[in-house]
Amino acid sequence: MLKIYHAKNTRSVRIVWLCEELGIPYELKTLNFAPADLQSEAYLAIHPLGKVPAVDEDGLILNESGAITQYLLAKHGNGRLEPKHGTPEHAQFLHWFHFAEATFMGPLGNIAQHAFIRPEADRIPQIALEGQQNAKKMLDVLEKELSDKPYVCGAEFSAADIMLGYDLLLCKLFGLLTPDHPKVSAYFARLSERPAFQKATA
Ligand SMILES: N[C@@H](CCC(=O)N[C@@H](CS)C(=O)NCC(=O)O)C(=O)O
Repeated sequence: MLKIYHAKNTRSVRIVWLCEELGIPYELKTLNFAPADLQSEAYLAIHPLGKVPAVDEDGLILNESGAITQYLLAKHGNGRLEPKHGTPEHAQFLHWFHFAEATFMGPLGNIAQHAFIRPEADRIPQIALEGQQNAKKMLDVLEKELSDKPYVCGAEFSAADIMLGYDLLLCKLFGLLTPDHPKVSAYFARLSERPAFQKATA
């Protein structure tokens, strides 16, 4: 059975959400988001940097939320939650899927570190401020993209929405989802109504 190493409100939300959407059975290994758990000898054997998520599928250990998502889609998706490979729709899917982690998470990570996670003495307010400014630029891009469609790849919900939905969960927690971005706010509301999202964020 697939084991998911998870901590509340972290990128492991993406993996639990995906498994719930696809009906993949899993065992949740919930960790505290603190060095005592993440940097323990036992967990460093699963993820050498002590980050979440990680999965262990019958001895196959995999890190990186995007890689795990693509692996699970390939193994268990049977074509669900992604457009057909090699099509222009799949190219768009890949763009938004990777935008979520490679581009959008940069400023969100800076906000997380410099407004919330680090001890106050180690925070640099300018980095948090620039993170907010850059995150708003990402939200502007998404606002335009979502002007005429319910999901980022069109009419159908896909795993790109799962990747992005986690970024938007952080935006919500950081107070960045405001009436300045009505389409994005409605999109996040649509995503957060899904039972699989609710299970992953419980
Ligand atoms: N690119 C990685 C990033 C993993 C990551 O940074 N996870 C955060 C939680 S969202 C973490 O575990 N941070 C703990 C730390 O850096 O000590 C992924 O997508 O899985």
